[in-house]
Amino acid sequence: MKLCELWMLVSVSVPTAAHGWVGSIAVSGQLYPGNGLGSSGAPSVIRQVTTNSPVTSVSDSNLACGPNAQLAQDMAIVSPGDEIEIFWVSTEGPWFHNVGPMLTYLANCGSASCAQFDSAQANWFKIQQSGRDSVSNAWVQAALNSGAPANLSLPNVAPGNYLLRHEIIALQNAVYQGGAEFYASCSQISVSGDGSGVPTADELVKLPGAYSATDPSILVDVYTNPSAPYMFPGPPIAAFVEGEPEPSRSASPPTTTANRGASTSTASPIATSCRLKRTAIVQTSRINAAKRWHRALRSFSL
Ligand SMILES: *[C@@H]1O[C@H](CO)[C@@H](O)[C@H](O)[C@H]1NC(C)=O
Ligand SMILES: [Cu+2]
Repeated sequence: MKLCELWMLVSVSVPTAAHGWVGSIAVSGQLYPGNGLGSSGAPSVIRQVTTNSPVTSVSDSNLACGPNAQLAQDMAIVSPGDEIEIFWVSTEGPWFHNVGPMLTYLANCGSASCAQFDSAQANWFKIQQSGRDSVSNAWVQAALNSGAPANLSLPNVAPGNYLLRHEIIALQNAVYQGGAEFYASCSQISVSGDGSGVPTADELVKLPGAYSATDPSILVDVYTNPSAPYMFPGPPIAAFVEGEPEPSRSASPPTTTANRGASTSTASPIATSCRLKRTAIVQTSRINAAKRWHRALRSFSL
């Protein structure tokens, strides 16, 4: 039995039902706890979702803030330059998916607090996105597996009330249309300070609306050619946001070889054999069966 077959058999028995949600956020070290999954009880800044399941349709209204996200009562006070940490959790503890990008959007709620703001009315602009680490080539998302938060710095955005939307897209099954998993979480923030940044009209998008099921960022095989540049979905990062690299449409693959031996498909006979095997599975099995195999392979890095 080849090593990869052994891997597959071992992996297949791992339960895969649970996913995740945002348990809390922090702004410059101040913690803003969320309610438990499905609860909107205590005042919070986080619009808590009612299930940890992913959204899998790009036209699902839950793409905006996650499944049945509840209005929240509070606003977190944030100034441009503040560090924001987003703590994703799962039933098992830390977030466990490790393949796919993370993106952050803002939408202005208007002059009133965001507490009653309907996310369906939101005009979103992108302020941040991360794909693969340029040195290790691992997806930045994988850093969440240790319990670390996702990090961003609030850009020089004009004062006002905003929904902050953080999104993880899990791509382990994305080789099939409808296989990408979207996890979104909205927090309500009140931006103070003297920022002046505003998005242009053509940088504003609707969610759902901005993504297509066949986007090359959403219907994508991220395993066969791991060093292919990842094309992020949605609009480019708003031009006023400083210090952010442009989307990786123009980025070149990492040049370092550190840490990449195991993830380069031509590097080892085992990897090559697994790749061929996966290709065979994809071509000869019914879609559902193949989906199960791919799910089993989600932590198998190739
Ligand atoms: C966020 O920052 C912390 C502290 O620097 C770091 O340990 C963690 O890996 C970062 N998270 C991500 C997703 O890179
Ligand atoms: Cu999942």
